[in-house]
Amino acid sequence: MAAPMRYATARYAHVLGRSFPQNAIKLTENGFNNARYFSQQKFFTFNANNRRNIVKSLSAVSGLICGAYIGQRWMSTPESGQTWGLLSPIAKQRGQVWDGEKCTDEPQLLNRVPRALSAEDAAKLNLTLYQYQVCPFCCKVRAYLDYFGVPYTIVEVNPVSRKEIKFSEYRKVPILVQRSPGKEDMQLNDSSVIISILTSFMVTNEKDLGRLMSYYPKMTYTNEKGKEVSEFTNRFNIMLLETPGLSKAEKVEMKWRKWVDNVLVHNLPPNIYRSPSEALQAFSYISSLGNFNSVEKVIMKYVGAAGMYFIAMKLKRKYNIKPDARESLYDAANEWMDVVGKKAFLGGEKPNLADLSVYGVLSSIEGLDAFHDMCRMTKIGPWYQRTKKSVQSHAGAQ
Ligand SMILES: N[C@@H](CCC(=O)N[C@@H](CS)C(=O)NCC(=O)O)C(=O)O
Repeated sequence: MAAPMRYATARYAHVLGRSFPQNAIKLTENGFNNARYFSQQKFFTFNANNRRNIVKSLSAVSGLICGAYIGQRWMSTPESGQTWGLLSPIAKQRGQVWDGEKCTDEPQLLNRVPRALSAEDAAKLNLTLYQYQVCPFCCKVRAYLDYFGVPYTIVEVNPVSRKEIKFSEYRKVPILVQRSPGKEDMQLNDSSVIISILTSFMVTNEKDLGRLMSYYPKMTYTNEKGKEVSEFTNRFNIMLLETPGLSKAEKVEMKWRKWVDNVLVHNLPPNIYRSPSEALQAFSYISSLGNFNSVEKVIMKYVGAAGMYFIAMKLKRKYNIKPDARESLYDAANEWMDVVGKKAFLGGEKPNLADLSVYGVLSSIEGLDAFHDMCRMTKIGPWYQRTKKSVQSHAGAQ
């Protein structure tokens, strides 16, 4: 009995996860955990000794059902823009209930819904990017915008005064602002959220960035060290709305986008500030491209380099970077090339969002020793140049 139960529950959880693209990761993870836990219980052989297990199992299942119910109700409100679903009254009215055929398990295609921006949509966007020229997260957003040919204006933020972003409560860059006449400015924060929102904009009929933003709510919580941290929910999810479910290629793309933010990017500071001379090289590069006045330029170069040299040592411990940080950078480059394999890009013939993200982050160190060493010691160079060419030629534009 356990096997069919396990199958049925896992299947149910899977269907639930796929039915709510906005919460697919959380729901599927929770669903699977609950299902796994549930199936491990000897549900049909219970006796007085395992009463506690039964209570746990039942609470796991009820949690799953409650979560599904609440999620479903939330997803099917008109405000959420979701018009289909297992229980949705709106969906039933329109005959748009979940269709097993449409949500095949592992469609291989990445672009079930083509990702491209029409000239008309591009013109509507009117975007301004608040950035630091060599910030890896900003470079990632620029790679994305350039590849898809999205027009935008750049405002280089002064990292000392940050006066250009005083309008925002969010204290980091990149910030992407949409300005529309007669409307309040729309502000998008976080590089991965920006990329997910703009991709959702391309693949759905939802052309209101404000509504798309509502799918990425900011959660603030206290972490295990007692520190208050904020995180954007669904950062890596593309809202497919009418086309639920994730193809295998989309899952792979999402996994490697996460890897860029959680692994690759942590290799940069310990590498570019590896020694005092490399820290000075990095800071002359940063100060030559950044928005500094001439006094700040000199101070930044020396004070910044010294400060970052020590901060990078701390980050090295925090993110388990190898004693020689180059080794970890080469490992990351090799790991990436292993997954790209013999294909031109991870996305196949065209770069996908993970290709653009890896390229964007690495482009932030292009002028530095760490980058040249990485190209010399690994096979990443040709892939990097291919992606650069695609980005610079706006190959993803319609
Ligand atoms: N998760 C954010 C990270 C952004 C971030 O940390 N940006 C840095 C610059 S590289 C920043 O603005 N730090 C605050 C500061 O410099 O004042 C993203 O992906 O956009």
